[in-house]
Amino acid sequence: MPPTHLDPSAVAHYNERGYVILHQVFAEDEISAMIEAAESGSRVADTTRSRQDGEGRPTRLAIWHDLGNDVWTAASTSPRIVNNIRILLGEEAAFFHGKVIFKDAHEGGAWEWHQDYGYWYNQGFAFPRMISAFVVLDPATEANGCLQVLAGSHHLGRLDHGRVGDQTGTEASRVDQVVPLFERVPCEMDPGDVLFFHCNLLHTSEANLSDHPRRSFIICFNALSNPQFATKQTAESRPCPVSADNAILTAANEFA
Ligand SMILES: O=C(O)CCC(=O)C(=O)O
Repeated sequence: MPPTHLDPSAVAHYNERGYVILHQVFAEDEISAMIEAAESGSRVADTTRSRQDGEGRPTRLAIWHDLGNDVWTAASTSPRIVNNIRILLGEEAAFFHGKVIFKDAHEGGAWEWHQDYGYWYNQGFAFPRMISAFVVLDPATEANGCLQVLAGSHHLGRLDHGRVGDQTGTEASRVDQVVPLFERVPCEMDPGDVLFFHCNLLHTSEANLSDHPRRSFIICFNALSNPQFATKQTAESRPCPVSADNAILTAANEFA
């Protein structure tokens, strides 16, 4: 089993490039539990909506801002997630939200270039001290529209964003100017791998025109000391709880 915690060289990689991938953080049975919860659990069923990209292709997205008692909560509070977020933030982390993204085979929509802080600035967060953990549920390949990042682009700071379809995208003329400045990295990953990325990292993904679905679970955190001026979608103001290391399988058995 590879290490499930980031070592100093991985942290240096994150600081320089704005992202870092940790392989095999979750085991096959834990990923199966998440897929089962994505396909038949009530949390996802109750919160899923469809969003269209700029060309009208749909992506199904389930999003929530609270922790509960289920597989998603166990994964969000896993020490393999929360401790790495704390390492990267250099301080205590607070849960912000979780989301399951379904990029269905043949039609799953694209995501425009954006920074997550392009959205979150407008939700009142004072500083870009926020990080996402992208948990891979299906093999993510260039063919099924894996996430692509511009390595080091978090150093640009927050860029202006506007509406594109149902999404928020970075201003197109600025994207054209900055894309050539950075290495563009397609994040091909296997189920159980986790990509940790900075909220100012520019990222995008293409439509999924392949025969294979691409599902993922993204958990977003705020630095506990980062103030949020009141809005509807608030991050928790307490340290994110940390569950036992076997909590995903326990939750799968108890709350399926
Ligand atoms: O999963 C994807 O293709 C893109 C998701 C994304 O960019 C986001 O949630 O900010």
